[in-house]
Amino acid sequence: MRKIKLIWALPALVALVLLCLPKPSAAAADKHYVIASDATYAPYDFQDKHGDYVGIDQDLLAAIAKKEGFTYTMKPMTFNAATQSVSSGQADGVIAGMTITDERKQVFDFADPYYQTGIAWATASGSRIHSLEQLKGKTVALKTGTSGAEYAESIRNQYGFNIKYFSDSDTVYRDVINGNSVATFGDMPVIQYAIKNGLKLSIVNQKDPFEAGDNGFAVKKGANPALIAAFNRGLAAIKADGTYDKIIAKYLNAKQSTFVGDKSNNTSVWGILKSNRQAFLDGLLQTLYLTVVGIVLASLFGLVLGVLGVMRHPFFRGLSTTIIYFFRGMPMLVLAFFIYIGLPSVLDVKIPAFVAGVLTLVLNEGAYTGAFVRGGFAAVDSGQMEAARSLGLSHGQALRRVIIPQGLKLMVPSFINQFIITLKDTSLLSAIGILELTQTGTLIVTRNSQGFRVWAIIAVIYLVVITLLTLLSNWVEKRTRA
Ligand code: ASN
Repeated sequence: MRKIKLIWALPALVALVLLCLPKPSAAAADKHYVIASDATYAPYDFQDKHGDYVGIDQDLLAAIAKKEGFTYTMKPMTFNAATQSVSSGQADGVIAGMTITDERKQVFDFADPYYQTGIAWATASGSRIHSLEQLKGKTVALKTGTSGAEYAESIRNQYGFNIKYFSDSDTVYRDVINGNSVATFGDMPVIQYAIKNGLKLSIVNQKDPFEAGDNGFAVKKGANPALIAAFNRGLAAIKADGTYDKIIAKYLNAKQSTFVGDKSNNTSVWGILKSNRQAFLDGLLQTLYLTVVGIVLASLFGLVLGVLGVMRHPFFRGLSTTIIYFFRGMPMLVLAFFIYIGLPSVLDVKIPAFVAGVLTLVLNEGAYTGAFVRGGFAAVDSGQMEAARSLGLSHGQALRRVIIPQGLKLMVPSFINQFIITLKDTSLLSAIGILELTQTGTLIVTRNSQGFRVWAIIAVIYLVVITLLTLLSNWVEKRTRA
């Protein structure tokens, strides 16, 4: 009887997660869309000091949505993840200073262009590099999946430079400023804006951008003609009533933006904490929420795997070994992308980032937990099983009443260790657009350029939470020993 319950536990867990998945395209029907964007791409997309997403793209979309009467949820992430979210059907549209290219037209439908752009190349201010020929043998920093990166890749052999990739623009610029790489290629208005806001970069081809092109809003090819039509109508309307010009002027004509690199702000640690209080708090809460849900479900999953691993029937032991082997062997980031971007495109379902994140934690941390749980049960002296059996208990009863209780006590330190690892691993989920503590740090650094202080604050917050978690776990451990 008990054995049967255990067999059902695994599918039940999977069913529970599947139940959490929303039905595909339910959102489109009621004119509520999920729109992906680049989290850090000023002046197109960035967070202001109140934590609101602003910028040319954000303001244009808000004005267009208002005119057209649709609503949307904005999902800021890396540019690469944003475009993949749309091509896999996870998001309905993307607005991210995205350049319209022929190659992209194979995968996306673009709305009418909303801004003209071109590719600039820039070095650190004061650099001696002034021509592409001088890049020979040097390293260039690029942002993954962008038109700037694509252009640099196309001339790489001709000029003989090496390439290094990052997932957000701010890290690219810092790499150049810090001298780890000598130049970067990216959108002209974005680099100009960064310079205007104090970044020590200089553009080499200021008057002569490569590959002039247009920015466009995009949806997955063939998937959402109604949204494209609405965007086009709305864009024409805001151009006609002057809203469009106001938005462009607001971000591009201002002498120095007060949004990014705001020098008037207090940049002491205290000042940063104070002016970003809400962002830190929201990020921390999201991290804690992910951690708690992740720990509870991963522990349950791990316990099931561990028990399956010591059952008598070789099928269950094999099942446990295979699942542990598979999910323990896969890098967590790959698993997160597979669940968030890979699965939806073949299954035709939308998996919200939070659900994808929790599933990643459950599978990955659960596999590790399963391994030590199985080991813990196996570590219980074999005489215990023999003694229990000789007292007339069945194998299952002996497992349940004798082996499992003793094994669980042995595992307490491993559980505590795994809890801490789970908390730290949540930071990887920033890659699929979950706005937890690490992603919060990235957004704040983009705004205030105070990398050292912001990352120090984030590190201390993690340490404090880990200390509290350890104290709590130790307390529980003492109680289980008593
Ligand atoms: N301009 C870039 C591109 O189209 C977009 C970005 O980096 N957000 O690839």
